[in-house]
Amino acid sequence: MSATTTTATVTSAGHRLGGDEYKSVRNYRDFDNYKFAPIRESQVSREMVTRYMNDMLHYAESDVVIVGCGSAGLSCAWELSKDASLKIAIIEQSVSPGGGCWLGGQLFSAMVVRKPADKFLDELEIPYDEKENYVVVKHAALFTSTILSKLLMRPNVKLFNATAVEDLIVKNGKVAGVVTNWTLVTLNHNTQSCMDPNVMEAKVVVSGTGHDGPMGASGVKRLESIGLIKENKGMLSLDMNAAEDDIVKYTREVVPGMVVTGMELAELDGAPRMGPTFGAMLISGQKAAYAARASLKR
Ligand code: AHZ
Repeated sequence: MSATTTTATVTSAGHRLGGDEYKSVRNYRDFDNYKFAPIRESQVSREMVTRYMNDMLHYAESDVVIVGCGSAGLSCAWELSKDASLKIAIIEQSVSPGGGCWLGGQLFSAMVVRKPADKFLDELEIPYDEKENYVVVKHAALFTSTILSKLLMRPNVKLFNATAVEDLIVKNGKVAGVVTNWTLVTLNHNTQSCMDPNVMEAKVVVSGTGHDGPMGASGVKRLESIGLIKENKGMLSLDMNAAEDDIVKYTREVVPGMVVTGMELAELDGAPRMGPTFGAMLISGQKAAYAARASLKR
């Protein structure tokens, strides 16, 4: 668990310890005498605040801002993050990233992914049960936790959770960023006199906010209300087979500077509801990353 240096001990997690602390690490199973290294409360505060504020400074101008951290947004971020030169910010209104992919459907655990989208799971080394035309991950949370942990370890990705996108920045007909606020503030605008938002510039915005709901489809709804698209056709009733192919087909840069991915597209293009199969979300996310990269090159 630990290696001794001349002045201190470095644990496997890279923490330098000395004296009594070293003893407690060496005897880490001696829980009754377990002793943490001392810390000042202000140190904790400074570590959190400076890192967050530095991230806000760094990502104030991002290459790509992804709105919504559901299965489509996550898959898009994963694909984009392979290019280490890109600065990718993910904005998720919920405290817990993942959207609908913590469960397979209703309250059931297993996640069904139709072939050939199983290749995406292979890339992430997520195990599954193999069936003829589809695969089954034993718990959707296994997908979500694996992709999240691998993604968040990448140095060019920052997740801002508990943060809502309230609006878009648009310049000369091109989407150029997002307007954000703490979600708790967004939900309380009607109870407070004025709480202005923050802004983040982006070369490309990817909107993956899901189908209509309390916050869903917010990207395309805003495009409609400012006249950048004519209308949202509205999601049709469920047809699993048609829906998955449609969502991948419709994934694109909808207006200059804004790519749409996942079930938000069903509201825009009038595609059928998907139901509990996730392959299209993974591949739509991947395709959205390609569309974002193409937009960045223009
Ligand atoms: O919290 C939302 C969720 O995590 C987040 N979100 C929505 N509006 C936002 C906003 N600012 C920040 N204004 C926002 N975050 O977006 C995420 C959307 O994830 P999702 O899982 O709802 O959508 P998805 O398109 O990634 O996956 C859809 C999965 C579904 S729904 C469905 C059905 O109903 O039939 N079938 C499938 C496979």
